[in-house]
Amino acid sequence: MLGACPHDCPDTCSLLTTVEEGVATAVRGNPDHPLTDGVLCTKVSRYTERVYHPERLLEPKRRVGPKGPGATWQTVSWEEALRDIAARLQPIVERNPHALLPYSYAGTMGQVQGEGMAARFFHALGASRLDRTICASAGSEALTHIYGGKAGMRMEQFAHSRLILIWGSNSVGSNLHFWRYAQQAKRAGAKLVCIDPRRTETADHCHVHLALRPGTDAALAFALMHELIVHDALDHDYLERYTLGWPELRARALQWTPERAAQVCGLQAQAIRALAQDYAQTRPAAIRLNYGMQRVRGGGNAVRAIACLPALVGAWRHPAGGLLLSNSAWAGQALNTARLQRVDLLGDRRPPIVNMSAIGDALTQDRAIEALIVYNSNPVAVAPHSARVVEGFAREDLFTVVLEQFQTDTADYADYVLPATTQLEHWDLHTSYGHTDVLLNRPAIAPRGQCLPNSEIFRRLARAMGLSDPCFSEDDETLCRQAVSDDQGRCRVDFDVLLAQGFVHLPVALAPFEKGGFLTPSGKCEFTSARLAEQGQDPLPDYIPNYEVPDPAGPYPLAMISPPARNYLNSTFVNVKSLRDMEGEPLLEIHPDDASPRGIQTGAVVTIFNARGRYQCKARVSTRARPGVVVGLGIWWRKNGLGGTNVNELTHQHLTDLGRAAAFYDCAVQVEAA
Ligand SMILES: Nc1nc2c(c(=O)[nH]1)N[C@H]1C(S)=C(S)[C@@H](COP(=O)(O)OP(=O)(O)OC[C@H]3O[C@@H](n4cnc5c(=O)[nH]c(N)nc54)[C@H](O)[C@@H]3O)O[C@H]1N2
Ligand SMILES: Nc1nc2c(c(=O)[nH]1)N[C@H]1C(S)=C(S)[C@@H](COP(=O)(O)OP(=O)(O)OC[C@H]3O[C@@H](n4cnc5c(=O)[nH]c(N)nc54)[C@H](O)[C@@H]3O)O[C@H]1N2
Ligand code: SF4
Ligand SMILES: [Mo]
Repeated sequence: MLGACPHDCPDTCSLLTTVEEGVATAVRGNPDHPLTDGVLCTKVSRYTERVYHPERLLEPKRRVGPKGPGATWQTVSWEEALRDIAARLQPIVERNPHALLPYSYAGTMGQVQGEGMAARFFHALGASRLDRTICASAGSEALTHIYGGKAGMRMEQFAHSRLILIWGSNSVGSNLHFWRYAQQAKRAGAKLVCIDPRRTETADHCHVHLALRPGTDAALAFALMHELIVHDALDHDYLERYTLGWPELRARALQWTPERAAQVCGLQAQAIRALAQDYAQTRPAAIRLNYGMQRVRGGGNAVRAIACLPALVGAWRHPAGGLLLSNSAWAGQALNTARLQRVDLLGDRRPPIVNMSAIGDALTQDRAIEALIVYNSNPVAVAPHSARVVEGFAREDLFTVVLEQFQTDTADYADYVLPATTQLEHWDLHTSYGHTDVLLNRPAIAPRGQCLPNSEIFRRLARAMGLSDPCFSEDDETLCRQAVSDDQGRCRVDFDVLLAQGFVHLPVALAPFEKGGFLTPSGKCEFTSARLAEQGQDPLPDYIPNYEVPDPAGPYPLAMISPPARNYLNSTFVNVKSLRDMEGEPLLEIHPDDASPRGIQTGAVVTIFNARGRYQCKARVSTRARPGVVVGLGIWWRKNGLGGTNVNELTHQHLTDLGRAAAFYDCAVQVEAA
């Protein structure tokens, strides 16, 4: 059966599931889908282990006893669960619908099992709205200012680039199919440069690695601009025709000599000059930016600064030149989100918006939120400042329903846990933020146990809550079609082709910004943003230092970043044994220069702490970490941690400059041998 990978990964692979007598025996990459090319990452090639995992939740459960990791559970029927949940929600919603909040993210990226029926449910009730900022909104807003939307190079074009800057991305682990193109380019003679505080597996395979300090990317970008200007390596024609605000940007960039940036970034000025020279002289030159570098206070501005670079040298003139952070805007042109999510059910109600990146504060500072429905997310493990998050979820006066496949850290705090299907058991429609195809996922097997798709759970909840709009009776295949239909119901993509081959290509130009054509109001690459100026903000990008710049003489002298682990997807797969065997156990990478004065050796248990909390794990003394920066890889479940915590015990809820996002990698800590 043909399907699509549901995970929050830019590759959105096409899947082929083998089914024998109703049992899925293998999940492989579809060889006919060009971007997948028959290859899946290790995690998803083990997908059947997840589907048939002995700990899959197969029945609805009600908590008995106190909330938290020690909770005990009672199996209940769907009828009983739905009746009880509706009975608890009804009076809350009647008194004040804003007291109900959804909490969801990208456990599945599907249009239907994501914010499809769920959005309808919350819109109809007039519940508080969730600002979904935890991952990408700083970079998204930045791209919207400069390019007019999340749009960039086509992923497969990187195969033809001659210089590739892999900037804030561990592509080997998190963007495997892009990496295959980068390697193709490398074999054809391209130069690969990795810009990342950590010496990642990706850095190992690049010609150059610049290990800058976290949160200093804008300074590096400005110094590169400085060098392009002083050596007149500019495409004046491109700048004149297709950009806005060049004189202002030029003046700002001229303040950033390589020496000044080198001080800020912790790099050699010579390395910056050499990179500028390569970028000036090599055509086509491409930048693969990823979201890792925007998880700091100035993340939005950093994305804006970097996104200026291709226009300076006219890199966009070539299909294999330019930049790619996200291609969601192209898919957005095919999607009909309003119809799928039925925003109109809100009428003229405008419920308050709650930022998911500060859920700890939202649940603890006032008690306005009385009921929470969590799906496709594991906030107790992934949201910043865990102590606050746990305090909020532990509130006895908070009624919490969690739709899950497994008993996660978040499910431990639920009043009801409702068993959800996996991708092999339901319909869905997928777009991608990396490539420009649309994929259909059809169920390969029947739902396990009593599991139901999110869509069906919300359908039944709607019924139990007395919601009677006919949209709550539409089935999942109908929703898949609606996701890509116009308001008259005409499909914008060929649905028969989707049914037959699992994917369709969207018509996206090979060199989308060759002659301008940006999605901005002016149609130009807008270095200066009129919208920001109207809001009284700096219209130009700037370097904004981290909230927590470690002070070598202060109590928290080390920066900590906590990027994804290769064999997990955020906190998903942490419980799949064969993958956990590969990742081992929670670890902190620390440079020998930082380890030896602290008497820390590989394998020793260390305590990482700051004013927000303490977290214990084993140390790995390694030059993968640069001096002054420690690395806590992966989002482990708290219950896997030595002291029942994970890295987010240390992160904070301060938001990024643009997009109100979480600043996970802007974090100062101290480390000591435990
Ligand atoms: N295997 C795997 N794949 C994944 C995920 C996963 O958990 N595991 N997560 C998925 C998700 S949700 C997302 S959003 C995407 C994108 O996920 P990203 O967050 O882009 O993840 P990475 O590709 O690991 O790239 C982040 C890299 O940025 C580096 N970094 C940290 N701080 C800075 C900085 O200040 N500047 C620079 N230049 N680099 C910095 C880190 O060391 C890391 O190597 O990946 C997705 N793919
Ligand atoms: N310290 C630190 N924290 C981070 C990050 C970091 O790099 N460092 N990365 C951040 C980023 S980029 C992101 S995107 C967030 C990710 O945060 P989340 O989106 O919460 O991602 P996951 O941790 O993978 O949790 C997804 C959950 O959804 C469940 N799920 C999957 N499919 C379905 C389904 O069909 N139905 C239901 N009901 N459930 C399903 C899975 O079992 C899993 O428990 O974490 C953020 N947190
Ligand atoms: S996680 Fe990414 S690389 Fe792995 S199968 Fe899914 S889309 Fe492909
Ligand atoms: Mo993410």
